[in-house]
Amino acid sequence: MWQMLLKITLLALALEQSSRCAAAATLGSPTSNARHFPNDFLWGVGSSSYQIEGGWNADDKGESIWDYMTHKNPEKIVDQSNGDITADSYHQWRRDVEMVRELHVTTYRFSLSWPRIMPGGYMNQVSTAGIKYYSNLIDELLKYNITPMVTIYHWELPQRLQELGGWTNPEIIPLFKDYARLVLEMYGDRVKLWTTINEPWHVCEHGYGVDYMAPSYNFPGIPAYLCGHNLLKAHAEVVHMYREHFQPRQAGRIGITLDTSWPEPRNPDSAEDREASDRAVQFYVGWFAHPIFSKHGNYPKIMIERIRNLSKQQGFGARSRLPEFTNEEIHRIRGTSDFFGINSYTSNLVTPNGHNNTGKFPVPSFNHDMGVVESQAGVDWPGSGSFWLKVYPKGMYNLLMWIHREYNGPEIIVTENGVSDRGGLEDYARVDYHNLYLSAVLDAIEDGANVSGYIAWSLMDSYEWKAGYTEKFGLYHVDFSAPNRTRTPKISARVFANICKTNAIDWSYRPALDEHQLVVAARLPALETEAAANAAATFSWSLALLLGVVLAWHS
Ligand code: GBH
Repeated sequence: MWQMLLKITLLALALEQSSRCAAAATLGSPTSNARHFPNDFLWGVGSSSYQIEGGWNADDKGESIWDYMTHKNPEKIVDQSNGDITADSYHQWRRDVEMVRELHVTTYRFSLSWPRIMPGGYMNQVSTAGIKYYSNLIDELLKYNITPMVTIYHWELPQRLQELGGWTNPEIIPLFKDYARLVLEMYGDRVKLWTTINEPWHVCEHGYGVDYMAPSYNFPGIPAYLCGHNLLKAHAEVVHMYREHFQPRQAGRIGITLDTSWPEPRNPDSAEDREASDRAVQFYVGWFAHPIFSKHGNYPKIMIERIRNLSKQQGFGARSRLPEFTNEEIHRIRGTSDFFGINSYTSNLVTPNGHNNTGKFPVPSFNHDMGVVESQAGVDWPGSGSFWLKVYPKGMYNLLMWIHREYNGPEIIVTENGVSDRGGLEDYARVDYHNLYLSAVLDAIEDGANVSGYIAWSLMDSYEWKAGYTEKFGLYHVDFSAPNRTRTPKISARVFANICKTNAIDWSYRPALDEHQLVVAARLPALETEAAANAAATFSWSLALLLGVVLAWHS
């Protein structure tokens, strides 16, 4: 039954696609029936150090906040696991580069582990082995003409610095700058694409506001804003240093990557729900984007006002819980990104919070300050292997167009987009996800958004933070029980490679497992394949529903 539905759905999608192209052709676009991405479009695949490297205490590596938290409080992780070994990329990096090549991408986005390079977080101790590890990886990539895109910080704070208060202590600014200086000195001759920090919102609100990501402070409404304040300054200092001392010689580019789940008004006809959506996007994206990308800099006005007023009402006196920038700081932070990096996976429906002060809305808290209730209840969007991730491609379109309008058409790179399942190699749901989201990216490009690249998340199955090894985002499967963590391409790896090679989506390309994949698939634990089959079934059911939405939206 579901197979039939899937076929009908795909056929309808293909028809819908060709009708769009027919329209494009009459407007004078190329006559081929696929919509193409721009010629110099950046295609990439991503990973992060803690999620794939392992080697947690190899050579003289220091302890990160994730090492510390997963060792001390394993109960905080769904399967009590940690990243001690994970995909063992500390040893398997040559194979990683081989996979990157197989995918036909031009770019590999990976991150550096601060405590691998500076075990204690300070420049008094630098690890030769750590420096060499990334140097080898970079050389190997360049050998095959693959551009390394390096994230300087993807959540691995040296534990020692956490003991100083981490991102809530302004001391982090010169420390992050010292660390960044070292990596720019070491790798800047070869790395031409940098991002300073991955997903500041997560770092601050999920690290300090609630008990979620390391260091899981669970201290709502105050430290997250201090974190954001210091993080923005630290980012800006690094970018100024790069521009003054490195960029003139090295001619690379540097930026930041923000994240959000697009907030769709629960009732599009309700002015209040539309306001809740505006507010949510300002609190999630604007918090970090407004200081960097807006014309006048500083935090979004709505954040400044709401948090100031609520702080006053709550008895905090005249000082807002959201720190204030001086004019000089506003000026120094504004403009410090050569492109707008965005990670996005899903969307939520939003409505105002009203006066609810319970549950996720303690007083004070980020959620209460924002005053928005988000939920995916009642949506007919296809699910995934993660409770929070439902498939709604239009959210990606809306997000790209919002950034385009709000910040005057910046160059946007989608630095992460992808979907999870529970395992297996026949990940047709992932194929559908990338096709649908890329189609939304194309729609945004056609409507004027300056999107210059798309980086699929993720190269391979890895340590999925709080979800441990239970959620898989990889284009490559990793056998976590094999000593060398054998990697095998999934169906999605074949399809994504084809997209990168042809610069277009081919809706009809859905290869079957080849001989090698069949052998590997036969050996997978039954749990993995069953979970995958169930997910695929649910997905195609929901995809049929989604189709209605897609068609309605295009008509
Ligand atoms: C990205 O962040 C990360 O950069 C990457 O490392 C990670 O593997 C990838 O996403 C997939 O998760 O917000 O309470 O609903 C996105 C972080 C973390 C966002 C989990 C959604 C779910 C909990 N994601 N979070 S909640």
